[in-house]
Amino acid sequence: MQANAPASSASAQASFSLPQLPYAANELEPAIDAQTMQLHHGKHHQAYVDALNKAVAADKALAGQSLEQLMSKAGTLSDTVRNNAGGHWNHTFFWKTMAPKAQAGSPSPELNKAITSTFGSMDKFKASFKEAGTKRFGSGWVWLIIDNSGKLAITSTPNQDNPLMDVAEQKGKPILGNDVWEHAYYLKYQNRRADYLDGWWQVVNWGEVSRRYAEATAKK
Ligand code: MN3
Repeated sequence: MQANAPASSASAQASFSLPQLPYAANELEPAIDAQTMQLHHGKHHQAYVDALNKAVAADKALAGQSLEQLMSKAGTLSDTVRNNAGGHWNHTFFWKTMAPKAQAGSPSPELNKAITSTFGSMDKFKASFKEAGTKRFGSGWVWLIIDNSGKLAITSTPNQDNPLMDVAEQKGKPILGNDVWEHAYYLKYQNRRADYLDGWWQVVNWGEVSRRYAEATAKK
């Protein structure tokens, strides 16, 4: 990308941008309402991108670093860079984790088998994921990851941290994640985070989650 860009565009190369939503804002209804999607993507995610670009532009040591590079050394970053780099990575991942209900699909046989053998059943997995999401105090995320031993695990992170970060309590590669910040659900669900977590399964893009599972577990 930008391999032939002139040297004078170095600062432009370092900048991050808001990805397009892969569906219209109203296409996740009724699980997630259009206004929530518009604000969440166009205002909240945009604000993380803008703040990250501003912070990176002000610190030469961060120039040209990818989001993944920033995640891997989050513990060395300022709170501003850590929170906004995490916010940008998490939301970019989150939009692709969802799809309109009609296109949401189902888990691949391999992923279904791994979920069943790890958690007992798909329902038990969903119950544990919901529990982790409801227990996250304040703002944060709940994740399904491939941990460093290659096993599926549910974990949760505060604020805009994620399991790719060196500071994460439980590290791994996320294949599924849900945003439990109030901004993700308050307009429709108000204080009922548990109802949001239940409704959200209708729009999980199992095709994409299964693709990530296959990628994360592929023999190197
Ligand atoms: Mn959010």
